[in-house]
Amino acid sequence: MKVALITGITGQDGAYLAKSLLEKDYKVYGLYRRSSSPNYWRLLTLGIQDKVHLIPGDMTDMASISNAIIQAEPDEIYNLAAQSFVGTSFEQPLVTAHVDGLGVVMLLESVKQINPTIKIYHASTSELFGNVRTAKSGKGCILTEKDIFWPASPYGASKLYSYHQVRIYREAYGMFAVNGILFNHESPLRGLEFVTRKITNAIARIMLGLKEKVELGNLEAERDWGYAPEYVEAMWAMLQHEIPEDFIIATGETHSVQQFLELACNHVGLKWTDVVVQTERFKRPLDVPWLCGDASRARELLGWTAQTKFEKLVEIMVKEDTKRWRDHQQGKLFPWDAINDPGTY
Ligand code: NDP
Ligand code: GDR
Repeated sequence: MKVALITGITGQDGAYLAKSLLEKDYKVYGLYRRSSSPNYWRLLTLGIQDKVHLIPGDMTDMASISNAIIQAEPDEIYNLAAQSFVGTSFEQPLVTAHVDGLGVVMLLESVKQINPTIKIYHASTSELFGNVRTAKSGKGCILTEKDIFWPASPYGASKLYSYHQVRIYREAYGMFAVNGILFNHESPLRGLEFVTRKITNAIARIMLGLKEKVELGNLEAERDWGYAPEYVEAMWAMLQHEIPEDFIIATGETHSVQQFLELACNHVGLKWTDVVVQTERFKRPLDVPWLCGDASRARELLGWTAQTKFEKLVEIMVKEDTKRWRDHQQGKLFPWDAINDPGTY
């Protein structure tokens, strides 16, 4: 039986990946951080909370990272833990650098010292590209693994640092360490602060008379949005590939925030112009205007392609949020515990 250790197991990708690896007969360990309010709703939703082995730790504490590796004795590590919200990285640049940058070196160094044959997947990101399209010929230039990086946030810069560290440990020490350059991927397990889930959650509530408007920032931003359960399969495939290589994972389509909102509204019979309020509060000091990825190498070498495209993704998310709020209105509890939703999203 193969053993995997997932950092960030309580997050969107960590939960889906844990489920997928359990289905592949892995023994799954997860590093989780202690908090005053436990955050297991995703593991509970997927029905796997009692099937994974949780080890307390923090990506800013090398002792706890090493302890988790010694305890789990993994064949594969999936490093998904991160301060993953780009907006927060402008408010907390140092925490972001610590967790998303230095924390990754702590992990790489721990593996090097304890057992350098452990394979490592690192969650890199399309945010590395940032505003690179201005250096290319404009929209329509789909980004490949060969394009230059020009991050536009403290999050992107921290992830660029860890991207290079992963490459350096691979080249210097022959470790099997790879970067998955994943473009945005969403699902009903997405955090409420990210724009897709913020929209589908709000639209469900507006439709049910629980809310009036949704406040959004930059509606023109365009993203390549895929479906998260498919993206965790690509992570696994990268570690099964013979050679440690970095891959872009994306759908190859791009759509604006406004298009996402319009489509979500259409699903429940609302008019998007009636529900949105544009506000400075949700605009960033610097934003990435456009991202679209070319996952051809992943298709050719890993046999991976995105199956769920934009329209279907929006439908899945709207349906699930609508169902949760309907259930909530009828007094049924969902692990995500709608009662505690601060309502600010
Ligand atoms: P989430 O924000 O849903 O999950 C992040 C996870 O990291 C949570 O489990 C969180 O724990 C954990 N975490 C945060 N800080 C620490 C810390 N200091 N020590 C230990 N654990 C910590 O992110 P996603 O699942 O969406 O993303 C997974 C990874 O992929 C991230 O690295 C992200 O940056 C990257 N990524 C995501 C993309 C996407 O579109 N989803 C695209 C490209 C890259 P807690 O539950 O306690 O908060
Ligand atoms: P992103 O995702 O920054 O791409 O990072 P997010 O959903 O936060 O923003 C996407 C775009 O939407 C614009 N936007 C808003 N965003 C939020 N969150 N809230 C709003 O109200 C709003 N209005 C407009 C943003 O300005 C942005 O342009 C995600 C994360 O998962 C990262 O961890 C990951 O690395 C990248 O995707 C790829």
